[in-house]
Amino acid sequence: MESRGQLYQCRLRGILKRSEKKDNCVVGDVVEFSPEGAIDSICNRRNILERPLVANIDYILIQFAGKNPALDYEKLNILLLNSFYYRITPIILINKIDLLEQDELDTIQKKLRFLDDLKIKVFYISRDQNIGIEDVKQYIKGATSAFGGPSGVGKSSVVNVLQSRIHMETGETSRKLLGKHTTKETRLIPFDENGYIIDTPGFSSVDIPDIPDAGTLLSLFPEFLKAKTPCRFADCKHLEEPGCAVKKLVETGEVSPLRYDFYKRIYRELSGTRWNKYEK
Ligand SMILES: Nc1nc2c(ncn2[C@@H]2O[C@H](COP(=O)(O)OP(=O)(O)OP(=O)(O)O)[C@@H](O)[C@H]2O)c(=O)[nH]1
Ligand SMILES: [Mg+2]
Ligand SMILES: [Zn+2]
Repeated sequence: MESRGQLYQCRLRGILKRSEKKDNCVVGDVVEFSPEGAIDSICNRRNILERPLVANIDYILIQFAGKNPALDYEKLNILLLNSFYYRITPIILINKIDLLEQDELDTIQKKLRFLDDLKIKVFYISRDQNIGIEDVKQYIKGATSAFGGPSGVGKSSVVNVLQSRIHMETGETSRKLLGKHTTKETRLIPFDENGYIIDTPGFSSVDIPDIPDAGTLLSLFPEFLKAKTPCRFADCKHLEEPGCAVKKLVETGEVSPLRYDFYKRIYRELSGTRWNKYEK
């Protein structure tokens, strides 16, 4: 725990520990603690995110690599969906652009152009060649930002060049040792005078958030609202219905086919599983 620039080792008081929930106390929490280092209570949270499990953040830095590992657009979209659902501003970082040929970078930028439409900031960076790092630093200074993304994309490596106080172990530092190092704990790091960055373990799978119904899902695709004329059916789900204005936007290129296909997949998945129990 930190108070006025001082760090304190704390433990949860029994009463908090007893309730078995995993979000009892999470990284980013503001707490009250006693001089002997017992956490008495957790203050109300401004927000909480499940993946990564962190609270009270301003930005979620969704990081991928342009290559090695290859950019997983599906995962990127699920992480975006999560950030919209939890109302946390996402920033996209595409790292390792030093490994890309110009045409490979062009392809990625083209596929991610929909982010501009959604007013989501995206940085194409390279930790190895120090490209874009300073821009990221300027953008997130004074804020609390949590990294999130698959393993091996260079989150800890970027954390290490954004600040100099704490050195996180990375896949690189342990290359000589047996096995590969991977971050196992979520860690809050003071970033500048009043900002923090949070390094998190990479994840291999990401769950779709608990979206309760089709209306809520649609609200997470703000670009579908661009249509000037409405769909023929007021309750159009933009799937197979005739006279669908959203499908027209996809045809004219105003809505990214990548996003539309993603929407359809999520719709089918949720309506075939979770929504069934409510809508029958
Ligand atoms: N070519 C290249 N390699 C990079 C870059 N940034 C990081 N790496 C390498 O990518 C590997 C993984 O880096 P990490 O920082 O450990 O990745 P991570 O996202 O923190 O991984 P987890 O902790 O498992 O989630 C290391 O070998 C880094 O040296 C970059 O900009 N370019
Ligand atoms: Mg790491
Ligand atoms: Zn429609």
